[in-house]
Amino acid sequence: MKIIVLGGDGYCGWATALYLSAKGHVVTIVDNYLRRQWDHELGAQTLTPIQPLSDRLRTWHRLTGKTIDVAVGDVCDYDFIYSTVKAIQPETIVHFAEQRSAPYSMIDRKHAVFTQVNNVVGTLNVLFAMREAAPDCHIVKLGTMGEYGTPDVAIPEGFFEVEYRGRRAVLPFPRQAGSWYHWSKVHGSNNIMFACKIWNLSATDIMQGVVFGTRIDAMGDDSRLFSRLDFDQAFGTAINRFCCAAVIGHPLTPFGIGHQRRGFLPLRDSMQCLTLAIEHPPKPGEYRVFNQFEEIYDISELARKVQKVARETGLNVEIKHLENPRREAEDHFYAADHHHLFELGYHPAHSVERELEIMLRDLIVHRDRINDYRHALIPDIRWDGRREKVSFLPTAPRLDLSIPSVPSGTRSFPDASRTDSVPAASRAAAAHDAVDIATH
Ligand code: NAD
Ligand code: USQ
Repeated sequence: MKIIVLGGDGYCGWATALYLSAKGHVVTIVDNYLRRQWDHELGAQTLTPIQPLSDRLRTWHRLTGKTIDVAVGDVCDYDFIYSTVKAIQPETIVHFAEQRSAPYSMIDRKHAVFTQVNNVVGTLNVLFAMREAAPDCHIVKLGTMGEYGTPDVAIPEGFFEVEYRGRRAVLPFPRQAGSWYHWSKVHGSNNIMFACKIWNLSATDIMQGVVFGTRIDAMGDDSRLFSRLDFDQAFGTAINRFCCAAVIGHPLTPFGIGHQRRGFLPLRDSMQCLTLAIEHPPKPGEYRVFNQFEEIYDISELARKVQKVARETGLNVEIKHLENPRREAEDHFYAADHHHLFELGYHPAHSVERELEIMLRDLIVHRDRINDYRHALIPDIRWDGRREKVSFLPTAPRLDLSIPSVPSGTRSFPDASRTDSVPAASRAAAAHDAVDIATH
């Protein structure tokens, strides 16, 4: 299959390009290297020292005999993306080319506007380019589980059936995003759904959970092929940050109470899931939504898992809660369906603990580099607009074990009726959060 990977120089995009090329697909990467520039702006660096894209691709060719083409350019530049799509005539476009950090989008007005323009306009351009130049192409768009927020009911895969004033309908599930970035993904999803309806395009919108991991098998042991890995406050995601911190003996940092629950999946499983979506395309005109995560975890529970695996590897590390720079529910109900990918044949590669072992082994060789950037582990971007480092909380916030959350680590499909079993205090907290979202 001819496939364009938009954002193919980034964390997920690079791994996807290699994975698809290794499977025999004909891959072209599109990227404008914005991500590399943000490192300079933030005074941070990818932990794995990545090569220039052309060097990475030469290495790939030398090791496998396979060629991945590149088109350097901005998806917000319509002439560029239109001519690229027209020339390549892809059967699939995988779209990762967005500003994907929630904290980055919350820095100030300029960063919020940039994020929304880059993400919304870029996606609109891709949709118009498909309509004009490749109307049979399938777009696999990276959305995010964060589009749904943390509602006090179970989250379906995109759509749900409602009964209102005696009539029933299947409608998009309400979105309650938690940052300007996450809202940009909601706007992108709405635009894709509309384009499928009016132009008969086909799309899979992937509501992906938080990704973690240093590698996929296609990279082998050649560090020149490794993906970037971020641990700074803006682009570093929870498990990747915890593993980097563990390697240098820096405390692991759940924010606030630390019972935020999210869906997580390893990078290697993300590749498997995206490929299932690519190789099983929807019908023309179909807009389908897949929730893509392996398991739901509570952030403090994850910190404890990292701590345990680190100890087994000989690394002693403590968990210290930080003041939360974000405005989010810190202890809430969370349940989400993820049937579709399992039905298509998704098998998680291995346990989270095994993935953590691999990560710690890969990261330990970069200990000095993490130490050089250790300042990046403590956030100063706050959701209220201030730029001021957060502090460690003097005592670990009380963990109320009486709250019957969805059991973490479960892969079973949640039963919406569980909501009734959430105690009043927890429901009130979630309701308060919902009111906040509605009124701010
Ligand atoms: P990343 O920042 O590492 O990579 C994004 C790439 O897109 C970068 O190489 C960047 O230079 C490029 N890019 C950005 N804007 C562009 C533009 N206008 N034109 C051309 N190229 C552009 O991000 P990632 O972690 O690989 O995430 C990729 C996608 O997956 C994002 O859309 C993100 O929302 C989604 N996602 C990521 C995660 C995660 O945990 N990393 C989780 C869920 C969803
Ligand atoms: N968190 C901590 N301590 C940390 C880092 C994070 O407690 O040191 C908490 C955050 O407050 C949040 C949760 O962990 O509640 C997840 O934060 P994150 O930084 O790992 O992920 P997030 O900001 O949600 O964004 C990441 C990617 C984004 C993607 C999203 C998927 O950067 O591109 O869309 O994960 S999801 O979370 O499902 O929306």
